[in-house]
Amino acid sequence: MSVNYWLLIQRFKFLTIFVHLADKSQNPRTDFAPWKKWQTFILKYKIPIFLIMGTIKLINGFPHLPYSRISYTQKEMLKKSSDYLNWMDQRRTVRDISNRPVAKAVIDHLLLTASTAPSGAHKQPWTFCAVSNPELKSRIRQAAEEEEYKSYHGRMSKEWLNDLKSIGTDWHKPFLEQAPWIIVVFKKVYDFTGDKKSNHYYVNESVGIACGFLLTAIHQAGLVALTHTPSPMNFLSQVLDRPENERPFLVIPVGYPEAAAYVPDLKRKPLEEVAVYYE
Ligand code: IYR
Repeated sequence: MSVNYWLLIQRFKFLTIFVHLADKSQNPRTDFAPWKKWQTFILKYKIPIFLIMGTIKLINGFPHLPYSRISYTQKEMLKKSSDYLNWMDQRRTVRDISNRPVAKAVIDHLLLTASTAPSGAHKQPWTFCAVSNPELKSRIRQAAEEEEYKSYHGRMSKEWLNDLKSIGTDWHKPFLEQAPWIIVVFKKVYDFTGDKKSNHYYVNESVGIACGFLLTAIHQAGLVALTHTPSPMNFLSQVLDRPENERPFLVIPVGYPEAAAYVPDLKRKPLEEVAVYYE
């Protein structure tokens, strides 16, 4: 296997910064004389820390890092999975979202969590537009309600409208103005490497999974959301001025629930109805 070590070193050169930071910290251990000597050497020759530690493995010439994490006993695993099920079972789609502000730093964390989702060839084919600007929220509400009015008055089938009765939705979308943040998720159907178009793979699957991660992160933060699907939703590209390679995917208003928020009395399907085991 031929390896371009020069390229590899260039790629990981930035990791020498840790050596630098260790020096800047007040940690008395960094004053330890033999360490100082090595530190000078590492910084002088810009030697990546992973190369020194010998922990990387090259596959197709690309560095792979060891994956390790704590494993649980059977008992711990049962408890953790059961606790998580109970926690996730409390997540509800909430339409009564209060206008109480949510810090931008929280939204940053939620979006970065969503962006940890797996994606085809790790292309991360998504853009999350976080809208708190009141004027933009009003424009989105107005355009969404125009489309939804038409949907609820002719575009949706009788059966569909009937299926939505128990959920209580209609063409009115006040949450689009009320919620402190509306996250408009765009899928990137392709990208640009310089001027050249580059491919993305399994875009719908990838963005769908990222939205799932986002919803769990919102729940974990003690906030609520709903998955709104105005149809058609091309207006979002215009209102948010998105480029041609991005297509609207889902609208997720986020915030605190109203003091008096109501949700439909839904029952979730039991395991036998959603899973089949082949042992
Ligand atoms: N897109 C409309 C209608 C709607 C459709 C389904 I399927 C829902 O589960 C809920 C609503 C809307 O967002 O109101």
